[in-house]
Amino acid sequence: MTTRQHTTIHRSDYTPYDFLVDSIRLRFELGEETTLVTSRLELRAKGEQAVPLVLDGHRFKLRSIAIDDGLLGSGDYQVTEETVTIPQVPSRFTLETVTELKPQDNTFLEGLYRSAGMFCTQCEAEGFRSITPYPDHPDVLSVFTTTIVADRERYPVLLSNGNLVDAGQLPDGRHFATWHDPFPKPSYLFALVAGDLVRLKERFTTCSGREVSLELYLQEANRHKGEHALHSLAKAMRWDEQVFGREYDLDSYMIVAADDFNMGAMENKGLNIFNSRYVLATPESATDEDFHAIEEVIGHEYFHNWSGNRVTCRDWFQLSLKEGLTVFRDQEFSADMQSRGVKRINDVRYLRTTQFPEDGGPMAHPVRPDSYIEINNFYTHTVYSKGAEVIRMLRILLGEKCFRQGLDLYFERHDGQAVTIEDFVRAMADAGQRDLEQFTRWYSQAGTPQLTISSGYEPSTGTFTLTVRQSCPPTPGQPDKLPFHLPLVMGLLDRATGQELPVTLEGEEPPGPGSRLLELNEQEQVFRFTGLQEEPLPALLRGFSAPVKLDYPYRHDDLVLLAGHERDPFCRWEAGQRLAGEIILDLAGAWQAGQALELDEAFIEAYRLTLTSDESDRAFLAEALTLPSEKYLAELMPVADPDAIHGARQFVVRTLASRLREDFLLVRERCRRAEPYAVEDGRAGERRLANLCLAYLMSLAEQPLIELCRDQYYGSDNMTDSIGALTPLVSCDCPERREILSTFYDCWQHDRNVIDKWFTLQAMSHLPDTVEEVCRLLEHPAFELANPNRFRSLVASFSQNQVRFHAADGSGYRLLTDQLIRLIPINPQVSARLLAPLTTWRRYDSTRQELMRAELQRIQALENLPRDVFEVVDKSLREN
Ligand code: B3K
Ligand code: ZN
Repeated sequence: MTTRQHTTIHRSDYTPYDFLVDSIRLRFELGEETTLVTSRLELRAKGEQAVPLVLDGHRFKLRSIAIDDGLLGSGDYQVTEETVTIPQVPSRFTLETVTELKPQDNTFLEGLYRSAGMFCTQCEAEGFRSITPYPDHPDVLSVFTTTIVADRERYPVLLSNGNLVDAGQLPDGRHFATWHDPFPKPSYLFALVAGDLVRLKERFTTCSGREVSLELYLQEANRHKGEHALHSLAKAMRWDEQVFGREYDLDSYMIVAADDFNMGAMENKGLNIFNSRYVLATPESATDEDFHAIEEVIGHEYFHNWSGNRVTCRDWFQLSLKEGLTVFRDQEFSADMQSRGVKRINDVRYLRTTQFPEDGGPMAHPVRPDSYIEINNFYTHTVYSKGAEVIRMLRILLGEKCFRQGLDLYFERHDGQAVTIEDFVRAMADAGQRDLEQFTRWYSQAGTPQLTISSGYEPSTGTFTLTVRQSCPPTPGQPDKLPFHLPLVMGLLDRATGQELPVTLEGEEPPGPGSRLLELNEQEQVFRFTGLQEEPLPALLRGFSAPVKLDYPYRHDDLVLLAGHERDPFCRWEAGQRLAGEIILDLAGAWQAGQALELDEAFIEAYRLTLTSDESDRAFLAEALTLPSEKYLAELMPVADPDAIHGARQFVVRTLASRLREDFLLVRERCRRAEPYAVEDGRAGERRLANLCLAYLMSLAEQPLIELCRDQYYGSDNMTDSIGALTPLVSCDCPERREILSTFYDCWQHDRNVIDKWFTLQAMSHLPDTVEEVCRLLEHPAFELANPNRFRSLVASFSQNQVRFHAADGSGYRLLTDQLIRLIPINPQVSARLLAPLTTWRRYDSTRQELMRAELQRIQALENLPRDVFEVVDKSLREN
């Protein structure tokens, strides 16, 4: 049983801080054994009445505390596990504290820690309080000046936020640098880096003609891997000027790559710190997908400079204010850099396989949560991805122009402030002159709404009717939901030709063919469309205009028509996915009943037509030919059966491969090019399609195909094609598997990010002995428990391997739990995140439910459970 009580923080309890922090001067003396931090705060009470000064603080040794240079005695202040309180303070004063830290022992990777010989920080959400006592809330803004003192040889580069204002040599081989950030900021945006790093540099001229120095700091060995990241930064900066009118504000923008990092990256003002996997890339070591991900994350952190830094959050409940908006902005950036349709498909797929399960599980919470125990647990798909969908809906409802005016108004009104989601919505409502009251339910009600749509056609009047009902399932603490205000974008197609028809609502003038926005705001609404000679086929939820589940009784031939003719890429893709999904789920039923499986001939033919079509967007074609994932299919089953899903899906893959073997070979051949690989050569779609064909073919496990795969591996000049060959090979029980895995390891052992791929590939194998294989890999000398990337590459990846993680004997669950039990004392934040797959136990059969719960209980029974882990385990075992 847990021995500690953990406090729940409620949104309704928000109170502004009693003091203003006019400035903070920090001095870090970095040492191998001990690091000293001196902080001088200029404080001013906001009110007339004397109140105690309460500072957040933990995990450091408090050496001294002084007010206006007078040292306080131990009776003058109180220290608890979480705070430092001085009961009596003047109305205006200087507070100086000295703390002692041991960054070299900080495995939580929060606050000040060491990674690969370098000192670095991670302060969001509440890491700053482990550096020095401080009002560590996002609405306390102050001007930071930071001096760093360190050994010159070991740490030649000393960085912090803002501009370098002083630097020089000190006795004993030390040196110092002083940085000043003119923009008042909350402590979560503070950053410090000290290390032996090389710098890559580019110049950028902003739209108003200011010169900015873009700087990337890396280890010497990685010098050649930073070009794409730096280039992506310049692209993101230009794009934000052109699309959102946002200009950068400091003279330099620095990015540092760290090997040990809890998440993707961090938007510290002027000094981003990145997980090295989102910075380092060469064509030989990174895939097309990696290059895209780098561009996206670089963009995301840059866009935060306005949506997050210039305008920040009043409290952490408002997190989606910066994260949802910034994800929306990075999605739009990537859409403009790549293929818009394919980007939308990928974002929807991600939402459905990550956020929908969250919304349907024990941790379900609204985009703006009402309470939390540990804020780090709320950096969720709901806050990020669903938050971005909410912004997207606003854009649809207001229209491009008003939406942009609303954003401009928001940035103008609130520049330099810490605000709330209401402030954001108010700016949008004011700019669009719209009542968005009902819309704000998207921020307060959890759960994925369902649209149930039925239709009817009256030939005598040429009227087509859509009846739309909306509902939303109960979620923890929210049994009943009110209707949402949401945009349903739709069109009507001619059933004979697939042509777009005019969408004329009863009583309106015909607007001409095209999309139509229907605004939903009631539990049930009826829309009547007139002037239709024949019954049309509705194309619903174009562009995935709202984050909902759609239930409309499409027939198979409707879906075939939509998949072939619909002009909206999302709807076209969705029709094919739905068709394939229904077929696989039917087969899964047959599999469960022990019946022989047989694949529908019409489906094979439709698939062949798509495969051999002349669709010029090869990336889109690859999406259309990719079957729904096992994870998504599990979402569609009332009781998820991972074995049946895997069996049925693999049967479809193999049948398609054997029946369309020649077509797969031909399409693959057509997509392969003799020219050497180049980043952004416009051929990523072709590579994706070629590798998809290879993956289908490899399901047949025939020797000539294995040879083909082997040849691709040895002949490839880029990581995309190497991984394209290795991925299907690791699920194939053949001697080539071992051979190539070991060649790959030997070739890449010096590159951490590539070795992470090597672990992941094996953790994702379909082979029946994968659990044992992962156990062996845990003993591999390259496995590192305390490095989040490495732990995720093996253990978290394995927990995404649906069929092996959910092994009916519970061995997969046990493996994850055993490793989490080792990780919890080292890194509670990452541990809590990686628990997610166990929390979905209610979705499975009673045997698996029991096994999964038993593992959660095993964790629950640990002594001194950190609050991150406590919260997830406790909520997921609760009876509601
Ligand atoms: N804002 C950071 C995430 C911080 C997570 C803290 N547990 C990165 C981002 O979303 O841009
Ligand atoms: Zn972010």
